[in-house]
Amino acid sequence: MLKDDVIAGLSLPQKSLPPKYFYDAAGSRLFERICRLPEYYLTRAELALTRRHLGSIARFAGRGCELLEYGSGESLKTRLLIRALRPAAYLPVDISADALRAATQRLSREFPWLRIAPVHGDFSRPVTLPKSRSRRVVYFPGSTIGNLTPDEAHAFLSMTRGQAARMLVGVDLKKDANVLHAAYNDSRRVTAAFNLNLLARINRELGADFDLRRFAHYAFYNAPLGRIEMHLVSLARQSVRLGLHRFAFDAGESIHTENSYKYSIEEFRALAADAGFTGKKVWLDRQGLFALHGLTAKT
Ligand code: SAH
Ligand code: AVI
Repeated sequence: MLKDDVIAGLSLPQKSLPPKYFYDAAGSRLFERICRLPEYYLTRAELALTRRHLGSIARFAGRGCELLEYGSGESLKTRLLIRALRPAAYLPVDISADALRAATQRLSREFPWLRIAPVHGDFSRPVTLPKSRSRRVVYFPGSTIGNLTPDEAHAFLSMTRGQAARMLVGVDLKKDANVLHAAYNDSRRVTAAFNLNLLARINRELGADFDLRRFAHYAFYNAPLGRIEMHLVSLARQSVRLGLHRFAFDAGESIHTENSYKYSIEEFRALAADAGFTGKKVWLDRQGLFALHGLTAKT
């Protein structure tokens, strides 16, 4: 629940908010703009690698499977897979009802033969899925797995292991910190607007009184932990009201809003192995920016 999670997160010594709450209708639209920014190489690199290796990715997944996608958003890369795989069904799972509705409408126009069963749900808890009619393959692109802590990623992979014997997971690779920094500090400030929209959402939905002019977007690469951290930094000493609660901020104090972990191929394979998968297959874009892992459940 948004309200409980916001109160709990703002009561911690390091204030924090779960990144899954970025994605209301406005947040999903902002994320779609991020994907098209020149600095945000992730989407372009994953699209390029999917086009480049489509035949081999499709052979790994197997034609005619049910494609179960977590965090499907606008289902951009999925369209390539759907064309190549001719899946028996497509099950997009997303917390953003708006993104899910728009993607389902677009896909049903583009692929009138495809059975689409959208699931509005939160993948940080067990999701109730429709009964499977044939073999399922899980697709988790976009490096959304990087927004989970390694423990959460382990729990997620353990859950999906019970749902499908094969998984395709998109993972952003470790690289030059300057390239990472630019991707999360774009010159058009769309990422800043995406980050600040979290406070706007809390104002809209919970009637809080965050003054957005008094918080600033801050993102940096934390090299020892191998992750981009996004924060919202209070520009002044201030307090914010949410119902009967008041939260005090010192000048310079931050709310930690997101982690985006970057994994080398070996690091991600080790994480997957701990959760019961072998990662024999991996596909890269020409520039080696992004990886798509083909995981198989250990028997
Ligand atoms: N797969 C798309 C979108 C990635 S953005 C791509 O590769 O471009 C992350 C997506 O995951 C968003 O659509 C967001 O709404 C969804 N999401 C984030 N946390 C979620 C959660 N806990 N449960 C379900 N969906 C979630
Ligand atoms: C969805 N996720 C993989 C994005 C990322 O890169 O971590 C979310 C995002 N945050 C800032 N820009 C994009």
